[in-house]
Amino acid sequence: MGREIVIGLVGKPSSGKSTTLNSLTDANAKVGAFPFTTIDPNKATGYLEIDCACKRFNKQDKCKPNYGYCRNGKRGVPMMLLDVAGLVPNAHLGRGLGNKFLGDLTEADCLIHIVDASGTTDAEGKATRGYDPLNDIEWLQNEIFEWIMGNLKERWGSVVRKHVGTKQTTLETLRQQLGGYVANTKLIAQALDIIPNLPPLQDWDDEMLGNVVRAFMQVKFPTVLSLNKMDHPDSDKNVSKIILKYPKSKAVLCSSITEVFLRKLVAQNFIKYDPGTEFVDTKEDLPDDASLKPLDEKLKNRIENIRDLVLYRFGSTGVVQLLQAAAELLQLVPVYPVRNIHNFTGNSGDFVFRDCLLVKKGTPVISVARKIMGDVTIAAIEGVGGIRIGEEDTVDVGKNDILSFKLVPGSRN
Ligand SMILES: Nc1nc2c(ncn2[C@@H]2O[C@H](COP(=O)(O)OP(=O)(O)OP(=O)(O)O)[C@@H](O)[C@H]2O)c(=O)[nH]1
Ligand SMILES: [Mg+2]
Repeated sequence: MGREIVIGLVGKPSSGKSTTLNSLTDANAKVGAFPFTTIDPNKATGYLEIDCACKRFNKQDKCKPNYGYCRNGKRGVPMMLLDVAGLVPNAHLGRGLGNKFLGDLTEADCLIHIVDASGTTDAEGKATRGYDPLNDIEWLQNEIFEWIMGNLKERWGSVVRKHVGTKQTTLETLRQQLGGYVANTKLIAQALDIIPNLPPLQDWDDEMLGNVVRAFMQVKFPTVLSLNKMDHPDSDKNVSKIILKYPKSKAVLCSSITEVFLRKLVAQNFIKYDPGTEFVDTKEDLPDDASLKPLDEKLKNRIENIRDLVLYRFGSTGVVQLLQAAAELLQLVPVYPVRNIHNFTGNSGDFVFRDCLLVKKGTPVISVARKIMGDVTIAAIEGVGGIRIGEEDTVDVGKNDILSFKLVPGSRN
């Protein structure tokens, strides 16, 4: 059903990418306190938490998604997460795992830059104290820039000659040059729209080419900053600096190691914990809960610490909010295709809202149909209440987000 949304976790070695991946999924990526623990990209499914449509219609007890989960109206919609190998300064020149890392990135729709906010690892991921993580933010963006710019400049002379010779449009030429980064014409057009008064391609100097690359990065690699290791006492001052310097960036305070630990305790029946919240309950809090095991002094103290240092201070470990921030940046809207628009059931049984896909806000409903069913002939599209919806009407949060597609009989191939 269409292409999944892919989120790339990036950052220097030892910033906590694998720990974050583990905290968001059931994956067991190798975690280590030394650089380059991860070499091949680890893929895993994470779940974006949203308010499910079943809640709107008070049908929580009948909601059973085909993929992901729905717990009392809180739905987890699958997203593909990609943990890419640690990147070091000058990777674009082939340092570290250089170009391999950069190549792995192209699959992503959005990046989460895991920043070690504690300053306890240097530019290359080695243990230190007092390192300024502001450097990492600049340097990572710069690395991606140099990589794309370098690839373009290498052949720019012949690109321009061909462009002039074949009288192609700028968009066509760039589509040929940037398509390899998994970018379609629409995305490249969006990037070009960012630059006012764009001169003809054959007149671009290095500065203009740089502007085009930066605009391309904005649309191809929108980035959420994960300010990780917030449990560390040195993190606070660094976070203030980062937020002051990048007020427009989407930043989420995180402690992924805390989330991993809490999930482990849940699996061992030591606590009840609702990911994404500050609420942790132990046997002491819920003495009547027979499923909970009592804690020893050591564990009790650790949980108290986690409450004080992370949960009560920041409201949560932050990891659930990371995917929500990525979805906001991509302007994703959950859309529910249903067979029966009156009771929201699917092909069989009486469970509701079996499917949910994430599409960009403003997508015409006909494109949603194509994503799901391919090239079929649609007779009609219905929304809640059986109301007819025009093919070009667009989806938004809570608007045209529950759809039933009526096909012309025999049109499905
Ligand atoms: N204090 C603290 N330490 C963390 C946190 N997240 C990760 N770490 C530690 O940081 C170290 C590196 O974590 P990894 O998840 O392996 O880092 P990585 O970014 O995947 O590293 P590479 O695979 O080498 O690129 C490990 O010792 C983790 O336990 C956190 O939230 N707080
Ligand atoms: Mg790793």
